[in-house]
Amino acid sequence: MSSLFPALDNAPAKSALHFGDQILDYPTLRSVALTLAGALRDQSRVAVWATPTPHTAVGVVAALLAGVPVVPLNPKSGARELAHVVNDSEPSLLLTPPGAAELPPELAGLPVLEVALDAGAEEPPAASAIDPEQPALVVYTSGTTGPPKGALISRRAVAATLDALADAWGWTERDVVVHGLPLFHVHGLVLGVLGPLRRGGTVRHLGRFSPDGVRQALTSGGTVLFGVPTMYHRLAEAVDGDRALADALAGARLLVSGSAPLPLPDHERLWQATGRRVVERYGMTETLMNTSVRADGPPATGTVGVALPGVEVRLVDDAGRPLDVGDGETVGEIQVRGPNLFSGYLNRPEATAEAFDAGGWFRTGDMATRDSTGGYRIVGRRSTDLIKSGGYKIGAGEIENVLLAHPGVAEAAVTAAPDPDLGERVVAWVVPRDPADPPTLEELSDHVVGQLAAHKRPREVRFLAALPRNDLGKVLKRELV
Ligand code: MCA
Ligand code: AMP
Repeated sequence: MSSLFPALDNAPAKSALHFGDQILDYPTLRSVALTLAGALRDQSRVAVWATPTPHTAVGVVAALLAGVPVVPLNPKSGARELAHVVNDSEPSLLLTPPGAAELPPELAGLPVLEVALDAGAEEPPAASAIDPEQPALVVYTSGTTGPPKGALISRRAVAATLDALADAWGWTERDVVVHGLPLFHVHGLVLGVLGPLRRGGTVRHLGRFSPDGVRQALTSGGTVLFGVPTMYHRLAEAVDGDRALADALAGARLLVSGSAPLPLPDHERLWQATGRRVVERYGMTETLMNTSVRADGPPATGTVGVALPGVEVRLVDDAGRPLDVGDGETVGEIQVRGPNLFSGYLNRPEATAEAFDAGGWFRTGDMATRDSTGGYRIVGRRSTDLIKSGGYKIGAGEIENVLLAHPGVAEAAVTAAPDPDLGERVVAWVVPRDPADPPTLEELSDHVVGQLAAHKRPREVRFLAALPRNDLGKVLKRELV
């Protein structure tokens, strides 16, 4: 069968997917995914309406068994970004759960196939060997300017990253991975769904993240928890005075955080309440996973750990010269190289060339130090135009373009402000067209939510008479923040 999911070959009689009260065991998953794969074989690329349901997992697995690349779509995308993703990726088919709520007009004209979860009578054979360099996924990720770019993630990269994590975390078929992550990004989809299935273990998806859901899942068989720092922050808030939640977290084999920095106070609060240290790992859509604190290594706080097996990680100075340091103090930009890297951006040869022009090393834009044990500590980001809010990467330029289209806005700049829950929140700096009647935060927020996903909306607006600019007219964001 496909080398991505060896466990589907022998299909053990155990649960593979567990979403609420919907459970699919391996034999059923094998049957439904192979049946669907048979129907997908002639497609060039399929979009998946990535609701947090088993249909998304089955649709993605089926497409991968058929050797067809998948474009996961955020079902809460705004009109503008959805139109962009669909026009850019040109899927030949859309997979949805049965009876998906009315689909937005941007998807009109795209043939739709509903994913069924009933095992078929007959299984068509899986496709024969598929080139590991073939794209498995096209995942859209925000850059500093312009619309999101589609990162082409190969089957090789998916396999490499999941196997490296298995080594770092002692991740096996006995693990039941609990999470409530969205399924249209790398964290929830690649690590949180394809990961457990590649190991022959179980995915336990909460549908929607909540501390209650985490407690229940970890006290009924869950062994590993995945989350973004906002989720661990909410757990840290909830665990005070909630013995049952503390016991559930204490009983997990591994608590893993990623997608954004885990603030030390949240780390410490969880440690105090449960005696457990959350393990941090560091990755990116374009690179999948680069480093992690190892489960068999010393417990660590405030570090994203060491390079994963097979991944080369280095720090470079402003001129791109490698910094051969291990002092835990010198800051450089992280560059990475290895089988985990993406293959390029769809339809963006220039952006692709730029990404790899350091001799095959990918420039992450993340600034870090390295200590004498090879452990990395991320201290910031090169660009003020990238915001990480709730673990979502948000490009300032994308929001600025939408704000500028509002009739009440003459000029706009978007920056990040620290936020105890979201890590960073989106702040809009606006020069109103009519200073006597500026648009309200609610108006601007609704305007953005019409075009972009709700997590990109400004949470705060600040009015100015003019934006600070340099001689070339570029906005001086560092002066704003
Ligand atoms: C809010 N909402 C609105 C409006 N405002 N709807 C319409 N109009 C509005 N004006 C809705 C939202 O759609 C949402 O709906 C609800 O209100 C709450 O929105 P929000 O406050 O933004 O979110 P939250 O519920 O507080 O979510 C926090 C969260 C979420 C659960 C932590 O941010 C999250 O799931 N983050 C995960 C991000 C992630 O997976 N990143 C990985 C990227 P509703 O309630 O219906 O949803 S991959 C990556 O980074 C790399 C590879 C890595 O290293 O992992
Ligand atoms: P994305 O493009 O959405 O995949 O986000 C990737 C970015 O998330 C990285 O470039 C980092 O800035 C950030 N990130 C991911 N994991 C961590 C982590 N454990 N600590 C700090 N930042 C992280």
